[in-house]
Order: sequence, then C-alpha cells, then structure tokens
Amino acid sequence: MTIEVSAFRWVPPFAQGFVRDLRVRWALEEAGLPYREALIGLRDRESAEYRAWQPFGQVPAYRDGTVEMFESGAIVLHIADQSEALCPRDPAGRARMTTWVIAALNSVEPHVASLAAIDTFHRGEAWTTERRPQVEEAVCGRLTALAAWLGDRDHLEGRFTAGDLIMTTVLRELVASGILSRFPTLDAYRARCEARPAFVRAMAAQMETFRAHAPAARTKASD
Ligand SMILES: N[C@@H](CCC(=O)N[C@@H](CS)C(=O)NCC(=O)O)C(=O)O
Repeated sequence: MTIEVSAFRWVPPFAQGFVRDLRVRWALEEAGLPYREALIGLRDRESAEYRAWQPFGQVPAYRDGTVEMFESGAIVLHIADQSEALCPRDPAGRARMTTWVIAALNSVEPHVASLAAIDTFHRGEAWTTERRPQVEEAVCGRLTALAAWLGDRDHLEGRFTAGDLIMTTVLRELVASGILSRFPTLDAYRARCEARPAFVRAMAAQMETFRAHAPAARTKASD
C-alpha cells in the first residue's frame, strides 16, 4: 500500500509550517518514498477510530502496509532504516544517527517546548514573569552545548542524517523569539538543512494542504 501519514486539514496560521507531520514528510522526501496524506479535522482527534491509530489524538500517525506507528521520532527512525539518505549503513554511523534523533527529542525539545508553550499559550500571564527567564536559560544552556559540538561542521556527524532532520525541526521553533540568532552557527546549520530540496518540498506540501482547506474554502462537514 501507499504510505499514509496523518495530518491536520488546517491549523491556525501560528502553527502552520510547524505541525509535526512535517518531520515525516521531510524524511519521506529525503528517502524518495511516495506517500499520501490521511487528513483529519481537529474534532477527529477524539474519534475512537483515530485513537486506535494515534492513542493521544495527535498527528502524525503512519502506516505502510507492514507497520502502523505514531510518534514522529519513531516514524522517522523507521523511515531512516530504509534509506541511506537518512542513515549510514554501518552500525557505528547508524548508532550516531539514532543518538542524535533521541538527543533532539529528549534533551533539547522539552526545553524548547516549554518556552514555546509560555510564548504561545500563556503570554502575559503573571507566572511567566518568573518562570520564562529560567526556561530561556535552560534552552540557551542546551544551545551552547550543541554549538560547541557542532563547531564549524556542516552537520552533527560527517554527513546529513535523520538526526539533523529532527534537530532542525526543534531548532526552527526558536527563530521567531530571536533566540536562535544569538547562536549564529546553529542558525546557519538550521538554514542549511532547511535549504535541502526535500525540506522545501515537505514544507510546500504541508502549506498547500492548509491553503486548500483554509476556512473560507472549508465546508462545515470538513472541519
Ligand atoms: N510527541 C509527538 C507530539 C505530536 C504533537 O504534538 N502533535 C501536535 C501537532 S504538532 C498535535 O497533534 N496536537 C494536537 C493535540 O495534542 O491534541 C510526536 O512527535 O509525534
């Protein structure tokens, strides 16, 4: 069967270009694997049918006829297993790729997500005055360490891997706040990875879906 990736039909503009199906679309584009979107509306998150595919009602979910999965990181690792474009074939290179995927998701993203939650969903609330500087410091601590690792290299290891793919999707969440520009080598790394034709195609595909289902073009039934 054609690979299927779940994605939202439409999200508000602030989230467009950042929904996590982008990671899977990007990995599939790098791997040269065709896919089709399984589009859901925000209300479909609650349906028993969708929860059977993605227990938390989130996107993305994935199926390819052999496996059925959720969690963008797990899905990208599964795709990387099948593609040298995302993962070196030698065990040592593969282990480093896995390490960076998990590092991005487990050591960097939680801090970035805390900051994004404050700036997006809690902006102006009293408690954030005390909390935000602490969260920003934690983010900058991780970025300092990451920049030290990257040095003057183009990628986290000797070549582009799925580790760079996931790390880029984490770092790009820090562009709007101006935080990433305080780390010029990381910002250049992000831009380098985003310039890859596969990223450009993945982004265009996500944005085209939102354009096609923008509120004015939607009917009640497709919400
Ligand atoms: N850890 C999950 C997170 C997925 C996630 O947060 N998806 C968001 C969109 S970017 C979502 O579906 N949000 C709706 C919700 O949580 O109800 C993954 O990486 O797949």
